[in-house]
Amino acid sequence: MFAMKNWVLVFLIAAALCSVINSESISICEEARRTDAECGSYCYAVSKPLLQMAPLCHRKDQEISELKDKLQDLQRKVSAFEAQESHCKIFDELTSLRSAVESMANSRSVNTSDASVELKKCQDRLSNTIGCRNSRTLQQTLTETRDRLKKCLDKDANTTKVEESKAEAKPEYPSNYLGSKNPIVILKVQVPDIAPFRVRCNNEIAGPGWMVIQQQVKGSLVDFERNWETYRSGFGDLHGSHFIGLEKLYHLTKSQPHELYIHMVTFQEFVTQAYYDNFRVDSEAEGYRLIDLGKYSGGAGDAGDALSFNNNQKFSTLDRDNDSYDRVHCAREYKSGWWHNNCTESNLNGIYMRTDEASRWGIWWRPWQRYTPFKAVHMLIRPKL
Ligand SMILES: [Ca+2]
Repeated sequence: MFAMKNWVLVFLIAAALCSVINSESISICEEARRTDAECGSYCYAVSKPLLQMAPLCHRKDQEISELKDKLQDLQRKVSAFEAQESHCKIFDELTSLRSAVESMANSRSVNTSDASVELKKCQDRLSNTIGCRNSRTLQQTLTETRDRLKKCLDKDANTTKVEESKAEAKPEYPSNYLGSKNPIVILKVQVPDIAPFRVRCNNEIAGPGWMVIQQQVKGSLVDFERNWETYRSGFGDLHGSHFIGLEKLYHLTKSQPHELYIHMVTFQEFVTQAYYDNFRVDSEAEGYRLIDLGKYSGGAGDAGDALSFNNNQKFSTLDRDNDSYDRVHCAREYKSGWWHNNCTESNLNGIYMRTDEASRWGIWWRPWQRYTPFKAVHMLIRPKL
């Protein structure tokens, strides 16, 4: 605008000069104004370029105005970009927060108190960011992060409850495994006058709540030809063949009445069972005598009562002859620790045979299949209801 004003001012001065200098020639010019050549005056020659420059100045002003508008537009865009960049930074922070929350929620190694402290920090940081922007997407992200924090806190609280529950749940017998729906459960149990110990529970063979006191199964070769001390303590693998131990049997069956279920399978896949409605073993001082076997029943696939023959007998091992057969050491004769009488009608702690060839050293139940060795045997006990 300033440039234009200057040009107009020059033009006016020149026009005034023209008016003064050529006042005498006006009449001549008027007669000859049809063309510039006819006018031929000095004044017109000077003012003509000025007149030509005026429209040019006007266009420049328009261009400058347009440029100013563009500049303002660009400034608005820059401001918007800066605001967007600020959003991005907050987004990045939120993303980092979400990752931290998820990591904390999924990590089992996080200490509960530490997690609470970290979550409090996350909440403080979120509080500082809330309200800074009103972007819809940002608000959504904030909401999601809050939800994750809440879940994290809830999970943390639940974990604490579970841990407390576990801490309070002392091993006991038998209420802590009777309700289990899993076929096989390994649990630590507590019975009076003996340290807690782990047992295998089988809820599959004869229903829920049965504890495995002995089993021999294919693929788990465990030597059952053992001495007194080993039978006293127990041996083998809870996940395979094993014997629970006579001392545990004594305390278990002393603590409350038990029933006994014996499950047997031949190599031809014949299955049978023997059930006794009572089962109790005496103390070591009494040679872990089998003092109460109760009433026998076999149900479907009746195996026949073989164990009653061993009732009221002490336990015998390779190194301890407690049987009722003076001339024979039955545990050595049948290669098994057992409640031998003048030997036995069953030999469930015998040697695991790889074939079904009859052998009195093997695992057998004489009333059923005589000395045919078994592919699998399980002895289970359960508190009487
Ligand atoms: Ca003997």
